[in-house]
Amino acid sequence: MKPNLQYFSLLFLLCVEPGIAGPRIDCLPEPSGNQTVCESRGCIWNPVDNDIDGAPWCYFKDGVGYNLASQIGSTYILRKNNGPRNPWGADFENIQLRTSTIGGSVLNVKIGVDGRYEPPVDFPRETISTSETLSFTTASSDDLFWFSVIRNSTNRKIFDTSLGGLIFSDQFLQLSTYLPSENMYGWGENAHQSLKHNFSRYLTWGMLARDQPPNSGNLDTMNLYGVHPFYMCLEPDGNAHGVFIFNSNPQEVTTAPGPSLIYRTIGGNLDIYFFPGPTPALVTQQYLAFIGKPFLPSYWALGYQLSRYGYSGLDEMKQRVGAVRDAGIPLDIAVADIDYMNRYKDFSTNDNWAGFEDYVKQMHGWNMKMIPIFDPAVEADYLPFQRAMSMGAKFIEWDDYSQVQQDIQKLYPMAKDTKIMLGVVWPDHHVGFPDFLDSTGKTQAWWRDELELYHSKLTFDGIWIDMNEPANFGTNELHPWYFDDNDHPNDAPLFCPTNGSNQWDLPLFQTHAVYYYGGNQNNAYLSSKTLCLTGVQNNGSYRFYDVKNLYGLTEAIQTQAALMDVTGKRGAVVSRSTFPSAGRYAGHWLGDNTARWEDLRTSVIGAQEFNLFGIPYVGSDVCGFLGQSNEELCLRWQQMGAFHSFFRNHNTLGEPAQDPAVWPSVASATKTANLFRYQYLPYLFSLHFQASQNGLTVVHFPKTSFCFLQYKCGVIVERRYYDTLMLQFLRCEEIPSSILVAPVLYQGAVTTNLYLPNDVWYSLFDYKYGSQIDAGYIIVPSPTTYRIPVFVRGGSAVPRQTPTTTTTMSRHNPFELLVAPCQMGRAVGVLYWDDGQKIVDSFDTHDFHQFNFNYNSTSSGAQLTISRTRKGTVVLPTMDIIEIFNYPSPPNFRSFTLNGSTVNINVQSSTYSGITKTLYISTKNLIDLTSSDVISLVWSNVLK
Ligand code: MIG
Repeated sequence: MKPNLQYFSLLFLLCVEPGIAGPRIDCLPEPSGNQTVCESRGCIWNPVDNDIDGAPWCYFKDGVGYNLASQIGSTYILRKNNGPRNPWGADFENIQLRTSTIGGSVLNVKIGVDGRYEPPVDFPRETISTSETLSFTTASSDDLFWFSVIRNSTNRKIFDTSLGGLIFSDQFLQLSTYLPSENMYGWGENAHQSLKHNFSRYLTWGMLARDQPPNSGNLDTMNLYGVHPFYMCLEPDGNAHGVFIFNSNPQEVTTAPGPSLIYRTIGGNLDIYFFPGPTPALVTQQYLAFIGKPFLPSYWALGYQLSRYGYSGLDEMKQRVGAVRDAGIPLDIAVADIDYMNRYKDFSTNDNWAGFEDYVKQMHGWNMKMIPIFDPAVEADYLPFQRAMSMGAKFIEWDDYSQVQQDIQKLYPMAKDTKIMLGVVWPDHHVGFPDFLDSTGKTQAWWRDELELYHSKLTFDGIWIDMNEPANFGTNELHPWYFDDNDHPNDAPLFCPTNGSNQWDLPLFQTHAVYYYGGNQNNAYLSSKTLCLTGVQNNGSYRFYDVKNLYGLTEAIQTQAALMDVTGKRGAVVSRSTFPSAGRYAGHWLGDNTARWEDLRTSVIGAQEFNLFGIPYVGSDVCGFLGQSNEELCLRWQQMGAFHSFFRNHNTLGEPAQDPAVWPSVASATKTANLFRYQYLPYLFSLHFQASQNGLTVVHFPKTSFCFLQYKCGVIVERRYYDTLMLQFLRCEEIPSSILVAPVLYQGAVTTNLYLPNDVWYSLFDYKYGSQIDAGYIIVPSPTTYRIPVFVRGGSAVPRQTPTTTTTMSRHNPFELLVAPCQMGRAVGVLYWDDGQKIVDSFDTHDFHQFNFNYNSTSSGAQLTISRTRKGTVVLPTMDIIEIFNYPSPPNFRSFTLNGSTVNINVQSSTYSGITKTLYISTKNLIDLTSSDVISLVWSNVLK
């Protein structure tokens, strides 16, 4: 049949008919709105029958925005147009839009008004050279100005504000854009049930740091602990770009059909950075060069950690650590939660933890490490607080003496005549919150000194910082939960100025963090679970309203500095609250998850997102924090967590023990998983090293680079991406050797469906170990007695080390190399190695080794070349084992030469299997990696 041309042109007309409305921009996000309120705002009231898509019933008329008044070079003066005005305060009549290019590639579009608040975050603002460029174009129709950002190489619009809706008032700023595709990832911190956002409906995601456990049980858009206004988007042709909005105020983003985004914030400016990619890895590199590259954790920090909240005392910690060790499970770190403190006061030790330091010493003797928790807030009536006062350290304050809650303040002589805003956290009495933005350096000095003093009593190795949103109990509540808790006295709660009007605590627009959280029904405020936004920092120069979201970041900065100063080593800090650049100073755990399968699944996504955010030292509370875990879930979580950089089993108060030694099946699966992790630690460490040095991810964002870049012998030959929810993840992209993990995430599963990108893959688990596995959608067996499905990509030479039960001891074991050749019989890889704990001031001067591996085989033999591209002083074990998959024919074990000299291969321990085609070369002291800058191991095959 001939196509009906008329019909097609009719269709075309329908598509461009201007009457078809774009996405609705919400004009009534408050929970208690109605038609009258809507129309009094000059907005359109048009309820939708079907609420499933979440479309707002009340939305702005077209034409909201600014027109172009004038332009000088790259500065545009925009003037409020005649379109609708914003209901949350007076629109600025004139605003400026300035564009600039950083390092030739990063485009900055800053819409603002001079003199407004700028977040005090010191980014390095470096760039990565790329030939890819973006351009900025503007247009206007009638009375409306809009702009687009275009990728020059493909002429694609990656950002397009023709959607309208630009609003700029003092405490309500809004910007909307169309996106070039629905393949968008990022924004946080939220619990996302899929990595890719959903544009088939309207969803608003809150961004305000709050002590809020994730709810993974169903779709939930609540704001969690940190704030990350960053996304990556894959364009239809596979190019990737990133967008970062540098704003620290309470904010939110709506993902809407179009696909489109509507971003709102209640302060600061719209300071937007566009990163051109064009690969996902380059986007990450560009973003991290700009905000700062992740810190390199101590080697031991990649070991397994055992934690719980609610140990009855030191004895119970000893018992559980002992049980895990006795089960032969590799374990590096014991973690002490607030139980170790005396009445939950920082820098104190509980009576039933007497002997803790002796135990720490004993653990150190076992090559284990100890990480205690510290909360930021300190009680206003004990020595550390007194020392703070006498040193002139600062705390978050009320703006004005008249605001101070005298009924509370008068209880604390040390704080009596101060404006310190006292709140309630775990300690028995009221607490003050250190002001980590204090520019005098006194608060930093005090924090450091307290950590040093405490370190002289308890020799901790790393630091866990919690409650740094900052969390405060019972704010604005007449009857806070702790009134009914027998472990907490009934301290008078903090009340913020929320009666009548208050610009900071009751702004006209309060964001999703309030509206969604329950609005008036639940008395939700921006200050819920935290301090009053009216507060100030740095002697009144910052409003808490503006800098609250930076509290975790600033605490992390000062805690890392203190830890390094006090211990002289780089250690590791993990922080609950984060903001862009926090990865330079700390890692992150995904917060108080629940012991449910849904939470196991979202933790895979959360870890990928935090890699995008530049915080690769990330993981979840293994086996689940809230609720009671169970054998199967815990087993699967241990198996998955063994592939996350931050790997800690953690449990809440009152729940039964869930360490792996509780169940024999979990103990055995964990032992297997951990030994595998420890065996591949040189590889994981190398990934972290590269992430720190070059600003890369460790666990990859699965849509893209790793799953979807097709390699041939380390060369990208095709780039593809998928729309499916990918719960598998890969390491790594830059080292072309990739390990792909397909965790088992469903109850009862004994098989796993997964997708192997079109390439050569070999199994690294119990099913056909060492054999090539066909690419595509496959189903593999995954009983609990197997390692979870894990694969290595052809073309990879992966450094590893014979594992033992601590990372420190493993480091003394011989190195190994896993060679997984591609079709051409080649493989390449990298190893980075340092002493595992020295502070990295700069990679230029840091003492480390770097080796490149290059393997080639032909039908007559093979050659492995190891080139040392960086010479360190650290002594390394020899490389004794080389395991080669898909080796075509029997080697002649007597033909091996090392840089021309014959080597005796131990034929007792070395094998070749004609069936599996695996060549296993094992000889004591085979290769001294430091013996020469270029080492060449050559051999030939048995002549046929
Ligand atoms: O109010 O320190 O997210 O990991 O075990 C709870 C006790 C405080 C919250 C952390 C959690 C930790 C718990 N903390």
